[in-house]
Amino acid sequence: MSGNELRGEVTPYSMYANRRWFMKAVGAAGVLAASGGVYRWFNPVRKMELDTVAIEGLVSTELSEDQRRSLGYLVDEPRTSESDIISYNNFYEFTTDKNAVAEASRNFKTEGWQIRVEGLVHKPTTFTISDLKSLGPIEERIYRMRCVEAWSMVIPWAGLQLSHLLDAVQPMNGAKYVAFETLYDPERMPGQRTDVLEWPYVEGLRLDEAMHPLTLLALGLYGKELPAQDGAPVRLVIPWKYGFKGIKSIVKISLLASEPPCSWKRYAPTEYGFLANVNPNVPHPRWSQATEQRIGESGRRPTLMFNGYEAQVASLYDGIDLSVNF
Ligand SMILES: Nc1nc2c(c(=O)[nH]1)N[C@H]1C(S)=C(S)[C@@H](COP(=O)(O)O)O[C@H]1N2
Ligand SMILES: [Mo]
Repeated sequence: MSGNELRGEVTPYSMYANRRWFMKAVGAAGVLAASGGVYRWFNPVRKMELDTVAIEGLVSTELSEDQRRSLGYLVDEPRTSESDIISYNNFYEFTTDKNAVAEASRNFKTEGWQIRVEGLVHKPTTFTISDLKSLGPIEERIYRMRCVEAWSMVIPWAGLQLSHLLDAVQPMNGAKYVAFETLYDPERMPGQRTDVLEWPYVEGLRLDEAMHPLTLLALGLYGKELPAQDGAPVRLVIPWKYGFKGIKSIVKISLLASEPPCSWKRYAPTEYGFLANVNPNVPHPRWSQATEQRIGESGRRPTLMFNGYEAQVASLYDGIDLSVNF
């Protein structure tokens, strides 16, 4: 969803794949010239891996695999490789080039991070990352992730159920929505010196969506601390909604009586709605949402209603016309 893409040219995954293939071919040609290694031609060396430490406090759940599957905590589809998850990103605070976010965010420091939680709550509180880890179990959740641009992944997150944080601050009766805000610091986030979006990035949920057990504050992936490119040190994950709802590097959460502004809705309200539930039957005005490119796979997959979480979340939208409230 760069400026260009919003003007009508979504960069399709095939271009990314071709470019990667091209880069692999160039790299492999060099290796072939140097060593004549045919094995390497088929198994290119360029692989990214997290060098961050194992996430502290990750607990193994008491739930059985069957229970986790039926709750939606575990998906029976191959996990996207760590390398792909951390090298193909949307994070406009750094760059609009999905293949360059990892490099552009490499020196982003998160020491001393705090999240302020305020608004219509009885206990407004400032939390550190270690405070968050004391509010409830840090669990692994293996979720599908579906970007509105029609690419998708399966990601093993580690995180805290958002409901545990909301319970801790005690929402008032009048609280109906939850607003989220990303850090604003153009020194550390060079993309904020451009006007590709209005900064800071903001997002929002209805309170009942925020309280749903699938809604996660992610602190890690693949059992390691969240890398900068995926939203360090803490980002939102709502697996039945398009990826842009999953706001990264959160510094503020506010409980409100009315619907908060959301970055992409503000940018193009006819294209990006507040709910943004994954829905194969409601096309984006400029492309179909019926199928998706799973990163690392060839061919396309059908997109599932509510991204495959219909059993868990459909009742949140009873009586709502999802083609109007997209
Ligand atoms: N602050 C912020 N959060 C953001 C974005 C962003 O540009 N800035 N991009 C969103 C989009 S469009 C997607 S698809 C996901 C991508 O998450 P990933 O890079 O971890 O896969 O992050 C979302 N959260
Ligand atoms: Mo996205």
